[in-house]
Amino acid sequence: MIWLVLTVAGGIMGVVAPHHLLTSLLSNDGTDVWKTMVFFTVLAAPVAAFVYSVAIYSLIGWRHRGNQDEPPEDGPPIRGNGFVTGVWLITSTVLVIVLLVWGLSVWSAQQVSHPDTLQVEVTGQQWLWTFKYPGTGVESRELVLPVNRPIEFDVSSVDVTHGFWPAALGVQVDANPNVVTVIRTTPDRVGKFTVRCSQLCGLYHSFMYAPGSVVTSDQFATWLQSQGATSSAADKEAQVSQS
Ligand SMILES: [Cu+2]
Repeated sequence: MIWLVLTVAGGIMGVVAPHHLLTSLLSNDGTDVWKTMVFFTVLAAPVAAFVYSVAIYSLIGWRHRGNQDEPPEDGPPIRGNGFVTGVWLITSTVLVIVLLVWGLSVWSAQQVSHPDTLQVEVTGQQWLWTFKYPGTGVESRELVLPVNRPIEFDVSSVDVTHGFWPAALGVQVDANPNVVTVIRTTPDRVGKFTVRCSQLCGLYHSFMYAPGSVVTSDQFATWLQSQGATSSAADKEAQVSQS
């Protein structure tokens, strides 16, 4: 009974909590992260509930009852019980395989490179972010992205390790000095978000954030131009936005 109650409570929490804990999500990967959190929590609920219910039941059922001189006799040992061992092994194996397949499929979906991908060079340094749009001459302290267009972030650092974390886009990766780490996502909703640093990187780490926004492709072409993009680059953006 305790197990059942805790399983149901954990399952409900798994469905409801991520919705309240996560920021508003602006990309396909953000949605995948949300689904993964719900799925993993719901699957873990019966396992966690089992551990807690055994602990609670033991505390209640085998507590010390007044004037007992001898401890009560122990129950049969679990070691050597083929049924319990088998159920435990099979359940663990099935759960781990399901989670592995789920995780790998989400990961491999991210690795696909599309032909009209927009490349953005992300550089972390103590204590700010810089975003470069190759081929346009634009460099900005603000991350502006067109909606429904695959983005490739080429993430690096000029000093210590930082963590590129636009939480609303559902991606996060370390920014390492002298190494370019690639991470991809496709923003699928227009809105504002914040790029944070997820690695403790020095005194002003907590101030290391940059404004971000997902805009329509027309707005993106206009923004590029306002940032002094070469006209040929802005024209190219306008073409992509029309196609
Ligand atoms: Cu940092």
